[in-house]
Amino acid sequence: MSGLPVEAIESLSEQHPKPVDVHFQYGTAGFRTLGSILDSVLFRVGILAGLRSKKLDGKVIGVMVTASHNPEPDNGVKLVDPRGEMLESSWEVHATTLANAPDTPAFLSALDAFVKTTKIDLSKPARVVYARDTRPSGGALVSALEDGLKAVGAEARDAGTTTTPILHYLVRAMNTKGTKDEYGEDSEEGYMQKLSGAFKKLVAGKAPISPLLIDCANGVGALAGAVLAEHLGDTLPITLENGAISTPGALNDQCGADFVKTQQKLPPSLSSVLKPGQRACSLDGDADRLMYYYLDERGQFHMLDGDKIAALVAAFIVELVKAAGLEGKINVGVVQTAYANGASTKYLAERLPVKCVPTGVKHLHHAAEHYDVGVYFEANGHGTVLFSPETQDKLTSYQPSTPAQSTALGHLRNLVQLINQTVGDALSDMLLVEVVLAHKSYSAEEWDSLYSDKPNRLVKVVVKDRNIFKTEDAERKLVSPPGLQVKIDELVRRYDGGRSFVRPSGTEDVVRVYAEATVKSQADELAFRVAGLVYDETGGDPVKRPKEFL
Ligand code: 16G
Ligand code: MG
Repeated sequence: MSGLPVEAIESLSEQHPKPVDVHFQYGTAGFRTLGSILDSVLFRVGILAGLRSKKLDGKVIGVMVTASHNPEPDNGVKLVDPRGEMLESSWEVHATTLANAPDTPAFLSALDAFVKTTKIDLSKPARVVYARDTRPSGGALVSALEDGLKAVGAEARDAGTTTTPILHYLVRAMNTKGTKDEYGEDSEEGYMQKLSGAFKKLVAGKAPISPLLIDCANGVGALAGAVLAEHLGDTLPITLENGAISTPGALNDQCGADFVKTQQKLPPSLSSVLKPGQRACSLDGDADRLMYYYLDERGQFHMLDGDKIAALVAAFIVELVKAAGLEGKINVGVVQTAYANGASTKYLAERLPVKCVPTGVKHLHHAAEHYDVGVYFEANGHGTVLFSPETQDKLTSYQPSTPAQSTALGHLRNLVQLINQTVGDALSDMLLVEVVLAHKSYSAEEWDSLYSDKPNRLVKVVVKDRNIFKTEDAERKLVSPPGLQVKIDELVRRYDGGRSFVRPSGTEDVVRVYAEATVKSQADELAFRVAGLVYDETGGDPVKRPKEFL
């Protein structure tokens, strides 16, 4: 064999047998399924993380145990590459292969083949940092992970119970420690100091900020949120809600960013707390998604989603770049997906370049890296702003010629510190939103009025095989099943302001249909007609056909 510690792996692997008849897949968000069947996956991911580190010359690799906004019984795991970004996609396939080896001998031979074809030098060191969210299954899964790390001889650091973005931050901070690219002190405390320090500078001299309510989804954001609130003190008065991290079944239940986005309503637990006009926001179960909202004078709910955040933030950064005298020297661009509301795309495209990419953070992140400053947000609240290394150098060395330029430059420099450069962080994004609102003296209502969302509808269709659905043009066009797109196009043409697309989900066994139209009832009708087309085209049982499909 290729120098793998076969005996250690063998004996520990026997303690983490793969369940029969289960196929695991490393998808858009890593492995994700019921926590109760993930033990073998965690053990094997521990080994894989160690090997990834060896392959990258001992750089620190991150492992996050979470299932984000999913229900509490679910869990999951994903790997984080050295600069704090998502695992390189070619390794997703290796992860899937290793997770599915049926028993220990098959796992060992798959490992052996993998080490050889990937040319991993096993004599290199392995360093891994890991964390988990608040799910009850997390502790046992972390033990399985630790067995995997032990089997491969990795030097491991337990970052405890923390958010996904903090784990991403730690990975980059550990790998850049003592270099010229040092990202910050490699601790949660270091991260909070970095964010709160930048925030305080950015809002210095502005009017006092009115209290903000944060729905923590009864998840790990409640812990990080409490630490952050302490660092912020009076500069941003925060009230934390839904912090019941040890109440069974409470996680993401009737609360959190995904609840707000999909139900388009206030978490019921906030109805007696939120005052008209007050700003509130929801995090998801691992605090990497953010949704803002408010109630108007009549008590009506208004949602400010990832698209509204992108519009607010991108316009602000463009203004700062101009004010600093850097127009033409630093180009700002926006990345969205097909789910971005058409009104947001129109608003943004009138001001700066906008690119559309397939769903999933990694696609947006990579596209945003091509701009000097890349603002990316999914409508569901994932997102951040990336400043390219050249842009950061420019901001450091640039000599402003007026006091106004100097002020704007200072703000841009502080934004680089405030905004998580590794992955979107709901807490960092929240501070960013608060900075822009403070600078513009906008209330939530004024922010909301930047543009009006086009009425839209999202529908799920259960089909026999979602894998027959293939898309192109950033998921906006179906190429398979053949002929279906033509029928969709014909339908869309009949609706004023109509737009619709169909894509297979990356996380559930369903096909999703999105539709927009000028009038809400028409958006609903278009979505249900397209859903009906999808259902019939793919041989759905006429008896079980959902009655709302037209
Ligand atoms: C995952 C993705 C998210 C995407 C969602 C789409 C990450 C970290 N998460 O949650 O970005 O919006 O999947 O789900 O990439 P769907 O494919 O089921 O529609
Ligand atoms: Mg999440």
